[in-house]
Amino acid sequence: MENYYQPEIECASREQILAIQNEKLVAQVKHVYKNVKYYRDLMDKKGVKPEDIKSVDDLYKLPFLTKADLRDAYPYGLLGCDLKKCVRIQSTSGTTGRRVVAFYTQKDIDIWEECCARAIVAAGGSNEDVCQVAYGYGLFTGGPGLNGGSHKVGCLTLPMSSGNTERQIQFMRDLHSTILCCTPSYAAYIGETLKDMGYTPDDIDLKAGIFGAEPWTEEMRRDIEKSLGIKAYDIYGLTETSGPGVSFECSAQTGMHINEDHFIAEIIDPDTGEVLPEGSKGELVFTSLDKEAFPLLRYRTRDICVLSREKCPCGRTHVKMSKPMGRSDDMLIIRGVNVFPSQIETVLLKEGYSVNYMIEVDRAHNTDTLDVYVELTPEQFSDTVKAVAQKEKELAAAITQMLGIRPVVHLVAPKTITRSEGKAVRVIDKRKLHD
Ligand code: DLL
Repeated sequence: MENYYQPEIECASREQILAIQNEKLVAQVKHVYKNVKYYRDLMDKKGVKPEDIKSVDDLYKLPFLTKADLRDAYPYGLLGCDLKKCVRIQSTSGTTGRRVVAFYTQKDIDIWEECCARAIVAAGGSNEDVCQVAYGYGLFTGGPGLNGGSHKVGCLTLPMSSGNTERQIQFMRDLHSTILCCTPSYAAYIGETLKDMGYTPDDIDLKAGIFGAEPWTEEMRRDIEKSLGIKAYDIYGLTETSGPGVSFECSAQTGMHINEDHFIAEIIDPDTGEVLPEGSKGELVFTSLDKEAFPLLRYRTRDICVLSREKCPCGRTHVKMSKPMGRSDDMLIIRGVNVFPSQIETVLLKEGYSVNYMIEVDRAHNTDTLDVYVELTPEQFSDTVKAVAQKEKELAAAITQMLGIRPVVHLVAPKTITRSEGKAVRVIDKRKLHD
């Protein structure tokens, strides 16, 4: 049976949701216009007044906010309330200037944690669960967000943070963790370590995982589910919108429900800014509806995805977003071809390779080069040199078929590619270093 954290809102009718959004949007726009000079200037420049925004239908009139604006306004320029009312910051790990610093009032934190609680309950969590949070704690939003959500649900919370993988497994076994929260790449690493320590999924009590903060494919989901003996759920969010929990997967696992009582989502054409009809693939844009300290109107996420309002068997009514298919700014253009790292990952996993890979792009004699380093499993490694060369050729052909350009594939020894305890770095674009 499907469980909900806040059923009255998660399963509200479309009319109810729209009424909530209309009312909150008008108030949020007034709040921003009054308190955030930076955005007031953008509205004035566009000739839009708060009175022009009467409902969600008027949203398109508002100017966009971009990462460049966040940089310009760093650190306090987008603050929506007195600093005295703020109780916390969280931040991305970007270098100075590119860093996003988000501010929270106590109310902002409560709402954020409620969103995370909805995700945990959707993954089957209750006060009978032991929730091991292995996202990083500190400035990164992953640890604090899921930690807060886990408290709200009433789970016994293990604030492990990331790293120290053998200890993670010891705690998991000794305290009988049932839910694991971490990045999918770290979940894969934990699965691998479990095996290395001589355990099988039967030796742990995990039943579900809540994984996000980076792109991961369906193939990777199946790998993780097998290695840990769990059902793996996706969760999405970004520091700018509080953190994880903007959207989350339910039992249907056909997209992530966006918490529409707190955010309005739009899909736009990343090149023209035009709002696209439902079902189109484009850039996801969020408008916060009740944030006090760090309200954002029409914030361009750079994440590319599709929205769907198809009825969900789980009973939730909030719109669903697909897994982000990449970021408009993470897309690689190699020899003129658009390449998303996730396309390469899909091929690797389909062909029976591990998620431990590295993509290197460079330029030689004015031509882009693409090298894909893929780790062999110990079983594959025993092959002869000739067999490995043949495998490299076959894998290169499979990737060529997917991308339309030919990579050079290097199959490397087990455990030679660095594992990630947080967000995996899988692309090295050396062209940026010489250009
Ligand atoms: O990654 C927040 C988060 C923490 C989400 C824990 C989920 C779990 P940032 O560090 O600001 O915040 O990075 C945000 O990460 O714009 C996406 O490009 C990417 N991202 C986040 N979740 C997913 C996901 C956190 N489920 C950026 N799938 C976003 C794919 C994701 N990409």
